[in-house]
Amino acid sequence: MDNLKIKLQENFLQLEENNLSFNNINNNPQSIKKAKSIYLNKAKVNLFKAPRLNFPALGVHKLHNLGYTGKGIGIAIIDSGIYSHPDFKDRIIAFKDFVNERKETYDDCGHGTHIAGIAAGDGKISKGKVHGVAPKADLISLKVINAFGSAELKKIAEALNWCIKNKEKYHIKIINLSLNTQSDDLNKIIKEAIKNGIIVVVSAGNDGLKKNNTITLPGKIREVITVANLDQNKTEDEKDDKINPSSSRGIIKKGLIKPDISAPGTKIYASYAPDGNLINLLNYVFGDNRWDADKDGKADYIPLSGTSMSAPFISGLAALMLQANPDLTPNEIKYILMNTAKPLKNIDYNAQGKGVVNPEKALRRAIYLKKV
Ligand SMILES: [Ca+2]
Ligand SMILES: [Ca+2]
Repeated sequence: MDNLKIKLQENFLQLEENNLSFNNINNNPQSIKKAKSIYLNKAKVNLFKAPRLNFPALGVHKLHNLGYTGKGIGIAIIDSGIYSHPDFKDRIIAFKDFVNERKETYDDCGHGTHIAGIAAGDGKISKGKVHGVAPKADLISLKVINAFGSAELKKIAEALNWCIKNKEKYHIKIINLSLNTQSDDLNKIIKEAIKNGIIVVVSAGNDGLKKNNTITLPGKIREVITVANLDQNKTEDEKDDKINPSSSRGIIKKGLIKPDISAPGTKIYASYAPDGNLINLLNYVFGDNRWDADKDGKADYIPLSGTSMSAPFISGLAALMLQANPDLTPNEIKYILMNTAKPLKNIDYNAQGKGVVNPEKALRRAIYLKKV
């Protein structure tokens, strides 16, 4: 298996003239100043002072009030690690470092901590204003992405294998993959995980810009749940909702539609990792959006955009559904999510899949299908 680089499914920088990578910028921050313009996800945007949007949206808090919190369900985050943010307390029940072989949980990139917050942060620091979809789920952190946002394919494969091997021990029911690869070498092991009863949720990719056939691997795999980036335009009103232009577009062939479903992924506040190299770099470029919710001088949350942020919404929701009905298979969960989704009007299926996830309907369907 090649040691190919992967690309994170979230804000990445592209500089007009010199097209620098994160590594280049990190080694030479001054190089940013030479660029004529800075592009985010290939679209010129201004992220300074991004407004704070309560998260999660789509009525998920109502499900928590009914007692569905993901309690007892393990969500494996195969990413850059998870910082021990107070919003996770002791719910990071396992940590395996495939990069530096450290023993204690950490995140020197910042990506994984944000993903974990969307899936399972409990909002302690923000007094519930920013919280995850499954605030009592257990987190299993598999670190494969290094401080600069890259990973080796073989490490991702090792992490997937580790999940299969340890699924009973840590009650791993869901794997979140907010990353993309250039190779289909992971297809076999991902399908193996699903055969083992583990739901695999994958980000669709950020190569959209209205171009078709831009879904990245492993999002192209039929059996995974591939998630597109819903932009709620900062309002709960669905009339102004759209698919973020950067969200990768699929193709429809032989009855296979990708992406499968859409979930909020634009300007999403979630947990911040203070040692997060890549995330701090984003702040350096786009202005400081860190939010010190408890005003103790240390930042707690940060907004990010991308299908990386959409996937963990679905991972968290799957945890709620499995808490309600543990017998559901990965395929049934996917079927329910897709068949309860609400399509956005006048938007192609290859951008939104079956539409915007409907958490309440999906959970109700999960309960309805419970065997008596
Ligand atoms: Ca809206
Ligand atoms: Ca703070």
